Amino acid sequence: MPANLPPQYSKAEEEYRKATGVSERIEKLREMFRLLPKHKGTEKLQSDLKQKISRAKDELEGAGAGVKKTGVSHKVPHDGAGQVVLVGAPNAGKSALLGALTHAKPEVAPYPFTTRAPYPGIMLWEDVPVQLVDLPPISPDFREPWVPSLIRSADAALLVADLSSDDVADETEAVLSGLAETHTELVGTLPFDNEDESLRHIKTLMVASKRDAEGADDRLEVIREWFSPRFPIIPISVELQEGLDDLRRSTYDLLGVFRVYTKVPGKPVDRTRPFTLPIGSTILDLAREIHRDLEQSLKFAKVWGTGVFEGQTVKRDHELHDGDVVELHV
Ligand SMILES: Nc1nc2c(ncn2[C@@H]2O[C@H](COP(=O)(O)OP(=O)(O)OP(=O)(O)O)[C@@H](O)[C@H]2O)c(=O)[nH]1
Ligand SMILES: [Mg+2]
Repeated sequence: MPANLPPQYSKAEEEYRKATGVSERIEKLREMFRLLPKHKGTEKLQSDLKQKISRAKDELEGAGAGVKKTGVSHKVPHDGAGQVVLVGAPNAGKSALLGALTHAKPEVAPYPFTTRAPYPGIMLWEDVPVQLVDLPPISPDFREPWVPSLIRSADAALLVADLSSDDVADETEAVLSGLAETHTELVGTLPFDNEDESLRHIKTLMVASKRDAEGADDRLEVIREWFSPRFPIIPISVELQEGLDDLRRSTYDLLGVFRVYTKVPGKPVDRTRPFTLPIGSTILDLAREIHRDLEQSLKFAKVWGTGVFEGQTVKRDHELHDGDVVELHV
């Protein structure tokens, strides 16, 4: 976070953290955005704030969205280090992919529109759990009305493109344009400036599925020509179990987080489960993640890891790195 933010900004941020209602949070986020000096050094923060405003607005407007008349909610509570949705045309291989990367057992069938409801599963990348959510397909003729809002509330997306289909490029482009109609844009790289608050960008990786299919190599070339460098593309085959390790790693990377382990003074490191934080996070961010009250009571921390000597005492604004071990002192 840039150090030279005006004190009014910090005050607004403090109020934002204490805000209890969504409207109040939106108001404070807008105030923070207004107070933020607009230059290259704050571009990331500007973009983060806009995303937060957009999310909060969705929350406000969509309090009842995703709930069908029958009262069934399609919302999937976030779990693990992040929620990644599986998006694609009918029959693209989304459910088969969920089955290959997690212990979930969704229905897989050789005809379109098999999946009718969201289906979550937990994928492990090393010691980090990442939540994947399989979704019904999107086609020019039909999409479940609640699907875009579920995509908008995810942290990232895997766009599955079917290498066994001659029309793979058109079908995949139709998924993108269908979502664009709902102000939901799947992008390989998040833009720095987004003037339109209602437009949501979701960081996306393209998965070229069924690489084992006849003619798949030629279609992969077509896909690369069409969608690269717009999206990173990872070819896989669930049938042959190919490309899946690469995909696990890239899916984790898509979340833009890193791992930190904590320890209690005088005790060994807790390696059972890391905390995951957005890249660029500090000691203070970790403290907040562990417990709200820690933010106030934290005095200093000791860190073992990158850019420090073993057990170095650091301040609250010290930036953490993947694999760091942190001992918080209150
Ligand atoms: N050859 C081959 N076939 C696959 C592979 N992955 C999935 N399939 C087949 O593709 C068909 C569709 O798979 P699903 O996973 O049900 O596709 P989906 O995208 O979930 O389909 P909808 O739920 O209708 O959107 C099934 O017959 C799968 O067996 C693969 O890696 N190779
Ligand atoms: Mg399916």
